[in-house]
Amino acid sequence: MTVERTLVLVKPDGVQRGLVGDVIARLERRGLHLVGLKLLRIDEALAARHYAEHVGKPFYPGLVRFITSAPVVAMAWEGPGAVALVRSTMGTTNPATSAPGTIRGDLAVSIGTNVVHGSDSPERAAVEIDLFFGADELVAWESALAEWTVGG
Ligand code: D4T
Repeated sequence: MTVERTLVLVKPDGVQRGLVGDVIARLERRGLHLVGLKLLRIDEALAARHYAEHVGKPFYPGLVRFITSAPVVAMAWEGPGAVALVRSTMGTTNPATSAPGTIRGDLAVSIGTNVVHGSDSPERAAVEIDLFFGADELVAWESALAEWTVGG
């Protein structure tokens, strides 16, 4: 399995509800390792770049209002197949149909406040990590647990 990096956001609802630690713990326990982490307030320009594919959709104005309404925690996570692994740990976009045991299935009820974001492809992950992190803010390191998580 190819080692990938992916962008995860704990959205404003997750930060306001004190769920940052829970999200990080779930991804750490899954076996991914953290290579970038910051707290920031997304402004309208960054929201427009991050959600470019949704510009013009009916839910877009509310989405921008929401994502700019409080700080987010942005993270870059690394591991074999990290993009799909994070998506499966998050659960489906609409928490109403997210499986129990996933982040959204356990912690969210509404699509407009679904706690987390994760990149949906390796290509998007590269673009999104670039949006949120400078190269000097990403730290490559070897996990001492790799032998026991990814198999060495
Ligand atoms: P993000 O990008 O937040 O990880 O969500 P997903 O990748 O799982 O889903 P998405 O891009 O389709 O949606 C982005 C964001 O918009 C909100 N949304 C979405 C909404 O409020 N109403 C809607 O009808 C849809 C489709 C939720 C996530």
